[in-house]
Amino acid sequence: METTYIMVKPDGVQRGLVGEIIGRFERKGLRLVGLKSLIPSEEIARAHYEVHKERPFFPGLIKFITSGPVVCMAWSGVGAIGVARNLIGPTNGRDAPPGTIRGDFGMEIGYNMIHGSDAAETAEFELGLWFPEGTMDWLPDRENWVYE
Ligand code: IDP
Ligand code: MG
Repeated sequence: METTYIMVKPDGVQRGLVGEIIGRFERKGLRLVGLKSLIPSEEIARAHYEVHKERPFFPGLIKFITSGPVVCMAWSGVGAIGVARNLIGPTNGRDAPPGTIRGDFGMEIGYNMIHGSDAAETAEFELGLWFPEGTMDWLPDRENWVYE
């Protein structure tokens, strides 16, 4: 079992895509173990995107991510990090295949609606950053029909 950090970014919230995005994760069979909405502080945004701090797009990215509400989520499942990245699709919506979230709804690399952890170490770091209070430990009954 893995847990991954997923976040609907301000463009996804502004466009009213929160329900659509959550529905895709639910229908896939992932388990929701954390959910909240907030307007990120500059401090948390900078920490989250620390690896990109030298990139030319960094200042714009921080301005964008702190511009309004995001939806912070933790989703669990077998291989959840990779499963979520596959649901999300490549960074630029113009290159992302149909059927992925970015492929179905995105036209810009900067407005790609959703974040998903890219590896076990980043998931651990991001979950600790956005969910310092921890996540829920529970098993939905339906899980007996998701995994054999
Ligand atoms: P990812 O979200 O698919 O993991 P990363 O390369 O880790 O993509 O970049 C993090 C985020 O930074 C992207 O999701 C996007 O919002 C933003 N970003 C990346 N490259 C660019 C760019 O060239 N212009 C503007 N924003 C960018
Ligand atoms: Mg990334």
